[in-house]
Amino acid sequence: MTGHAPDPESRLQRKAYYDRIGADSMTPLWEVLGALVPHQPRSPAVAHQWAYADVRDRVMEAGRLISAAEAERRVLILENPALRGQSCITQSLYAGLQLILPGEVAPAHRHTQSALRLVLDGEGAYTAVDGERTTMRRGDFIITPAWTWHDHGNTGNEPVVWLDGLDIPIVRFLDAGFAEKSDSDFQAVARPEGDALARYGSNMVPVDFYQEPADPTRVFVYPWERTQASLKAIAGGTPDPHFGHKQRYVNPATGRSPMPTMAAFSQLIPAGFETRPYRCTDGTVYVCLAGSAEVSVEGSTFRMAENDVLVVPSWHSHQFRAGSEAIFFSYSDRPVQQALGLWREHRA
Ligand code: GTQ
Repeated sequence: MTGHAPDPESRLQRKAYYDRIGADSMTPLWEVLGALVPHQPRSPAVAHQWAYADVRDRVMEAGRLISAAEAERRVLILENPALRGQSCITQSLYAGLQLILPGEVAPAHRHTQSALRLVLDGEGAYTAVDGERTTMRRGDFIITPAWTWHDHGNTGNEPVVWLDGLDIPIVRFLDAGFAEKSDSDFQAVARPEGDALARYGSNMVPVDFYQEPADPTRVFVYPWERTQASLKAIAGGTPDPHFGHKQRYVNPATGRSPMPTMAAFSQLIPAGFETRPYRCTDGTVYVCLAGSAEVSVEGSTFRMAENDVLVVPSWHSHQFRAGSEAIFFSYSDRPVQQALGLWREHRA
């Protein structure tokens, strides 16, 4: 509310009036207008880091308390400290660390929420998406688009941990969540490993294949090997002042994000490079995949080492300073904001 403060009598009259209309489920806009229509984003989320060295033992502990089958998904949710109890890392995004032990399966199901995985630790697990398995290797970016069947398994001999990124809060906000479990724990293998990547992710698509812009990509794994090779190859050039060398993952058939609700990025910060302050309206989850870097977010500094997760809320200015060459994966709700005409960025 603007203008001068009301005198005590008006205040009492108004308060009584608010109480009366409150009984009819109404409330005055003028008391909340500033909060409803802010001059700029004022996210209730805070910047926060999860250091993998600190949380790894916690994740392994879950493996001794409950099986993957019993849990259905054995995941520790990364909750934004300012949004506890809401199962989210930003207002629109979910993040979690999923553990699968040797011999276990996380049974097949599907849901309208879209999921992405970033493999962090261990070898020997696979994810199957709509009848095709992919071996999970560290740094691989794997997607399970909305309503695709997916199950995970570990046929190796070490625990495997990956980061799950889902659009759960968006689907919850829209009350559009559906899910179902499969009759069998894992899907029958319908195609050999690598089939989708060969068909849809090799600068070609099947001759009669056309997609609607909002369709998710059939490429469901973006192998780390390829990502790293691309970044290393372009790292000889001049880095962008705000990003270093930053690429966005795309659906190669459309040039849009792999899935309609979440964008994903990979960026290389050269050794000794400092990026200029940058902010955007999409709150972003960053994961350090290689090297180390300091990230300052609105004046707080986070020292990021391999597998550490950092959340940077909407419109928070941030800057990277890499000691050694560093590679960061990140994801956000940018395609949603862009589709709605809401996305903004500011490059200082
Ligand atoms: O792997 O299907 O972290 O359904 C949360 C919900 C993972 C999954 C999560 C899920 C999954």
